[in-house]
Amino acid sequence: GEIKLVTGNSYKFKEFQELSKGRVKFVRVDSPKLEIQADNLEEIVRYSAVTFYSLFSGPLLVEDSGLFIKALNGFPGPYTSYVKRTLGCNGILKLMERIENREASFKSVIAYIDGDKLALFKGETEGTIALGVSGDKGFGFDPIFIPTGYTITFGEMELTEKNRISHRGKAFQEFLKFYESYL
Ligand code: ITT
Ligand code: NA
Repeated sequence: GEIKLVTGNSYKFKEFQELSKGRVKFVRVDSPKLEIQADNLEEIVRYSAVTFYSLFSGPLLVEDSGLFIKALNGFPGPYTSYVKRTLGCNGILKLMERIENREASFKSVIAYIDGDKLALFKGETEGTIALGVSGDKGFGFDPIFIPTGYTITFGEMELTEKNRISHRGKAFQEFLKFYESYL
């Protein structure tokens, strides 16, 4: 059957579609998440899943992700979407100006919900905050994130390449293992 993927972010949906390679049929429900004030992605995504399930019924999938910068004690973390809108890539570069440790990671938590089950799946990709903005592929903070082992940003990568190593890609593979044995 098909799974409703609720997101206000069309890039996110595109990534999931490419990841699914036809093994899961996603139908997009374009609705922005109500971002609750919580200090972890799990709590936010769980709340979103339950709320959206009551609105749209299931089976349904929702994802919450964020950029966690080590030297900033994990900021912007669960507030990444808001910080992207307010500070943007250049705002983060400005905050990092005199900071030597540029380590950061992207985290993703997927929630799957149907009439029987609510399950969470996580993925994380480590890297560093670039010194400047590069690349116009992808979305969000892609142009300033260099994954470990690479010399280019997510913003310079093709979608398939990013999906192979991204936080979202990893969370999706965990979900897929569950889903294929669950069916
Ligand atoms: P939803 O409607 O699905 O919530 P969103 O874009 O608001 O869409 P999140 O709440 O999960 O998504 O916010 C995460 C933010 O973190 C997102 O807006 C980006 O700025 C950033 N982000 C998450 N994953 C990213 C990725 O793969 N590449 C670049 N930035 C990413
Ligand atoms: Na959001």
